[in-house]
Amino acid sequence: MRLKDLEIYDAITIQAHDNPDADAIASGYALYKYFKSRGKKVSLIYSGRYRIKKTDLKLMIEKLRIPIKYRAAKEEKIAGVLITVDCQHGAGNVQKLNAENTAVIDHHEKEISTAGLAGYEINPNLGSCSTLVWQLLVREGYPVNDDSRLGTALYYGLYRDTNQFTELFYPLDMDMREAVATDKKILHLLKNSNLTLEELEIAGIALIKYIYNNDFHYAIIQTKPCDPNLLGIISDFLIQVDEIYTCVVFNHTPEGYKYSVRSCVKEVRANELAQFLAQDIGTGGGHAERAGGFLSERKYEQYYPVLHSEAYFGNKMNEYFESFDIIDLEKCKPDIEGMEKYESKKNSIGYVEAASLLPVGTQCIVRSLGGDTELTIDEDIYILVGESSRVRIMTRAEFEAEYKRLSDSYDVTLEYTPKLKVKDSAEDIDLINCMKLCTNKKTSKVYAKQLTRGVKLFTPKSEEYMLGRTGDYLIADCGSAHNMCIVEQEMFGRLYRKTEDLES
Ligand SMILES: [Mn+2]
Repeated sequence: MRLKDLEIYDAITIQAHDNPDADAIASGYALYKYFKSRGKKVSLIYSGRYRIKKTDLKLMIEKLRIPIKYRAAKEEKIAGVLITVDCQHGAGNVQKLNAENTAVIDHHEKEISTAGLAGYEINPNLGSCSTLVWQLLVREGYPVNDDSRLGTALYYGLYRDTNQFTELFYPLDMDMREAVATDKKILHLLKNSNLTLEELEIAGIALIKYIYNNDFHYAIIQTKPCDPNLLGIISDFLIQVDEIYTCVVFNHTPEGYKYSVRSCVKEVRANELAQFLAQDIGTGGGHAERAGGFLSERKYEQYYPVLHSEAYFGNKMNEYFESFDIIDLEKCKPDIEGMEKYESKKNSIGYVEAASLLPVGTQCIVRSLGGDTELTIDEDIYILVGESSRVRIMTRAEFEAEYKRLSDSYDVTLEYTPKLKVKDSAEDIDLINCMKLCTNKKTSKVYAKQLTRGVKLFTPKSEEYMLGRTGDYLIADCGSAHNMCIVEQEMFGRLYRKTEDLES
């Protein structure tokens, strides 16, 4: 959806979820500013049982002059369009108001039927709804990055929704954080007015009620209802305990369960564990050491109607630790027992010479779904973007040896367009627009087998393990079986074909 699609309405009401948080207020405020600039009759409201009472939110509204008003639920129909922001009209966390038309802008899992909506934009990959609204404003050419009051609101919305950026991982969230202008003084004030004395006590009580698992060295803590950022603070504390290698701290909110995950061992990436905990009923992600997630109340009730939440997290943690084997190629010999022979297929991917984009010596970051990679522009550097927007950086010699240039034009759409960002500057370049096409010169022969359970593969080269899930393939180079990797199930068929040829 484009915001301009909603401009057919003259009256626009923006509704944040009940008991609004910083993200809901910020994203509502950004929409308010946008529609105001288009000459619309706009109001920004919230409803539900409670009035805003948290100190940081009151300060945010006051200092940034955010015109949000409380509105009691009334029968009377709202004219024009009602846009629910950071929530979905009809979902449990937002008072259902009666309106002529409704639209939804949110970053949670889709919970409602979107049929009959005047428009919707839902992207659960994003860390905050502020990021989503920022993207919508940028798309319409609104000068969102120049307004520091608005920028401070959006920045703070993302900061709070990603546990002070510790659980932030999605590249578009990073783009927004770096693009907006902010007021440092106001941010400092807000950041330091977030918790109450009552929450200090909640944290204290939570810490003495931990569950510790001696076999897998994990700890779980449930806290009473509190600011979600407290979960991150408690887990940062917990992970410093010598016997605790991983931990989960969670609590129950009206919409579901919020949780923070920490890991201090290389065998467990917190983001992967957070994803595992959310399987089928929520979303999880973050970084190797810090991550977080959310389980939807509706889906939890549907999948686990009689299981209490502490048991859910305990079972799930045990299931996680029992779900994988470790292959460490530094410690053990590669085992190709039970593997069959395959040959790689030819496939085309995009490439660009780095020096054709920016002057030699420029310090940059390549940002993609795989994260950020630092790069100094050099005449010798090639950037390749493969399927699922994976980025590879190599030298000219490596490129020439492996790939052949094609004359066909490069034309793909990716979930997030990889970018080359100039360090300490707002300049960035969309890599997709300048890509040319190439294909691999040679095919290679490999041994492969489909995994029947999870595998974490440590190779001598990399710090982090490659994760193989049931159904994925473990691959070993025919030339040197020490060269092992994991290929996802859906990629495997596109990359390899079975071969009878036993010569390598
Ligand atoms: Mn949010």
